[in-house]
Amino acid sequence: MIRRKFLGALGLGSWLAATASRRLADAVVDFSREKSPPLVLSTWNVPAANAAAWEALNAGKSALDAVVAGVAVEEADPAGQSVGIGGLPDREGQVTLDACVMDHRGNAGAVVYVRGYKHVAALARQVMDKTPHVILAGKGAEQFAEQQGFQREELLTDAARKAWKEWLKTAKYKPVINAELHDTIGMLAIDGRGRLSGACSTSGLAYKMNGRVGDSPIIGSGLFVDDEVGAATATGLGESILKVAGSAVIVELMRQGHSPQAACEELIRRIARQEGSRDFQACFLALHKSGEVGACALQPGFVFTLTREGRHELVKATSYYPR
Ligand code: SD4
Repeated sequence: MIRRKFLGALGLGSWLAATASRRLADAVVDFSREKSPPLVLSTWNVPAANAAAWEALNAGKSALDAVVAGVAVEEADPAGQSVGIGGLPDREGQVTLDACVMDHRGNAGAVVYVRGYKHVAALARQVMDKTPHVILAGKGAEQFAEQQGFQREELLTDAARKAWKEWLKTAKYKPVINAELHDTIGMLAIDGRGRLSGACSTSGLAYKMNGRVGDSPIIGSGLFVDDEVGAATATGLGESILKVAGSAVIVELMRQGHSPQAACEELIRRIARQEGSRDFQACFLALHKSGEVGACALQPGFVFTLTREGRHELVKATSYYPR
């Protein structure tokens, strides 16, 4: 029912929608299998990140090891302006990073408002593994990073500083839709033992207010994993995703029998009811325990990278608004 309505809203004649649904249908793994073969699924066009995660899975590592290794590739790439080093700063010129991880046992770790350390997903993992807490913020998280031997460095690159200086001329805050098809990375994986894990890492929205934290490091919003059911992750305007507890609700809908695709569409439909929804982007990726994949965005243009049997596939997601 939900799915029918959605495709109607898109217009079945749309080439984009048709391509997306065909390719998503291709991505469906036989539901009768007890356990999915290994798989990596990431927001946006990130074959190098998926390749690193795949390599970890191939080496017999866990899904958690794989997603942390995978997102680290984007965190270390200065060309990406929404993750790690090279991320665009807040309006005061500070690059502040957010990340979280969640594993198959339901353990979770997160860091928010971290300056000077690019590998924040690995740091979130340390919070999960080595502290009695789930979230560390700001100075406390940075202190913990130092104690754990993470390398401190300047995250504001010349290119990002230049873009910020340019932005200051008008200082108009307007989050960009589909920034670089590269953006925040949310990565989900199933390992050789059928275990699910996920990671999400971002520098947040460019020119945000100092202190602003989005959905990405918030367990249940930017990421949620339940090994009995599946996992979900998000990208886009964090405020819109936080207000619907996006990823946790998608997993609950899958628990109730919705397909990953139907669950993502339902959450996007809820976000579409938010004020101003024609002018921002919100995107979800979902992975059922069986290996079935779903994806949906508010606006067209959201793509995701799916890796199975060592092959990377770039898939266009369906969208609520046709353009
Ligand atoms: C945030 N969701 O901080 C992140 C930003 C993002 O694509 O995903 N951009 O709101």
